[in-house]
Amino acid sequence: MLGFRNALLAGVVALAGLAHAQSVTDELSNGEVRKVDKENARITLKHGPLNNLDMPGMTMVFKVGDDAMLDAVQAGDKVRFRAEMVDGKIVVTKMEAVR
Ligand SMILES: [Cu+2]
Repeated sequence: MLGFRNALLAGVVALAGLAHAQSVTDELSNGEVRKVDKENARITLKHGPLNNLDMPGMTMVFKVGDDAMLDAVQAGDKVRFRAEMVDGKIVVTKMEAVR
């Protein structure tokens, strides 16, 4: 019985470690800017798979966490970016143009 408990505990610890590792990675995804909407602080990106959001590649509109991000890019730019779920909305929290 002790063996089973220990095995169970080891499993729980392993899972917790995995969740922690995922939350601390700051992996960037590839995207291409389709449209910049400064008035509404939104950007349309054609993006590759977003592993942290379990989302396949597609073209969609994102809110940006900081309006200043939109000054650094324009339609046609290739970008590396990070999108995260914030208060139930998907928000671009980090973005850099790839030159
Ligand atoms: Cu998407």
